Amino acid sequence: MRIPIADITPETEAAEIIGWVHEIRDLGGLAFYLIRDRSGIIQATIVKKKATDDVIEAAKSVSRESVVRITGPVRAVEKAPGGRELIPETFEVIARAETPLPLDVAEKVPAELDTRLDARFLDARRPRISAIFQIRSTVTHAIADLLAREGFITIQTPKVVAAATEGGTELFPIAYFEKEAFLNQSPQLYKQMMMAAGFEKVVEIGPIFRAEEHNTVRHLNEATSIDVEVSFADHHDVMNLLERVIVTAYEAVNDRCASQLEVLGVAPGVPETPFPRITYEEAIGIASAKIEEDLAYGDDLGTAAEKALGEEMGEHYFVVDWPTEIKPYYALPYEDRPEVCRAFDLMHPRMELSSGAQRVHRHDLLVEQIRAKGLSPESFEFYLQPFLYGMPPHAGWGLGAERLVMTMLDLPNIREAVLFPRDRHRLTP
Ligand code: AMO
Repeated sequence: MRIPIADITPETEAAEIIGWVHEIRDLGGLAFYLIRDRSGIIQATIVKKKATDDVIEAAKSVSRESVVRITGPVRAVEKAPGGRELIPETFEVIARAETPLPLDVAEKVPAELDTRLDARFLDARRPRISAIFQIRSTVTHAIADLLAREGFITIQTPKVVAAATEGGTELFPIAYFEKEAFLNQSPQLYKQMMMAAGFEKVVEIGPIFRAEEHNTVRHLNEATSIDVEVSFADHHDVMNLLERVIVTAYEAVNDRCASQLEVLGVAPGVPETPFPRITYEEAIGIASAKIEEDLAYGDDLGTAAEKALGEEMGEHYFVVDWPTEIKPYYALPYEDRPEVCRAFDLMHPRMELSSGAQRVHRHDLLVEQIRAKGLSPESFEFYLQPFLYGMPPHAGWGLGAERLVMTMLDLPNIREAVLFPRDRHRLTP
């Protein structure tokens, strides 16, 4: 019976493995085959004087990255990876890999990101790349588990929609029979509607589509958003929840992904909570002083300002109390100072990870705010109707899964955190 390579120890007597040929070193009388599966690498050593003809023939014919099955006794060898090696008694080539390979999985020859993404299935055989996605999987499992424990209901909302969520820009139009339709930018309207449905706490982890023109290291055209919405909560309640979510993700990765972190050579630790909560006004002040540029109240925090703030803060932080004017219509203004709203962004020193807000739950105010943004309430009819029939106060946020993983693992480019990224120039594989 096949066993995972990582389960083979110097004490193991014998083993059957199935894996890919990672490297071949033929020294004449002696040949070393490094065999790799998801769990790890083992050296299979063929002493030609002692091996059977069948083993020698099969081994000689095999190319790197072919799939092989090997059985034989295990020996403790200090110099070998993991302190043990396998002596093949049988050596079967299950699937032969063509040569040359589009990509060197053993990373002797470095490859450009584009080449790697073109041959992503091979790229992902690399322990480093595989580790990123094992960690990403741990992050989503851990967050989903935490939210399930806290009583959240998982929902799936439509990705094909009739109207913009976040305003008119950044929309991908699609052909939907004889109607105009778009790929959804965010589950925003639907998660809010589920507050009217009495679900109280909902989460969706799913794709969002943004027709971002710019091709940057932190933007994707298809991203994964972890979206929550909570009834009877204000923006501070959901910021507290967001802190628990971030800490849980980091803890899970530290607890369960020690070997993957080692492969990647990173030690993310666990961020300390509570994260500082600075107001937008304070943020503008700090950034203006650092970049020696006068940011006016109402300006967006641009890339330079974010970078300056990141250097100043040095850890995760929230920017709260944004000008109503620059946040979406669904963010709730303070009653006593309507020019400021109960919206927040969660920032990592490198970039924004999440935005959220306490929402407008009054129909008349929502209509007013939609109009104030130059949008037409008629195109939001299905969204507005629930606000007429008992909408509880509620708050929520959207957290970018790729940005979370990218910042946790200090990856240089967001594409490293997506299996098959969609950007301005890439639609395959
Ligand atoms: P926002 O548009 O800020 O808010 O998106 C929330 C988070 O999603 C991630 N994200 C992206 N990641 C990569 N590439 C993109 N093009 C991209 N766009 C967004 C970011 C961002 O912080 N409806 C609100 C959320 C809410 O209020 O609940 C929204 O969509 O990490």
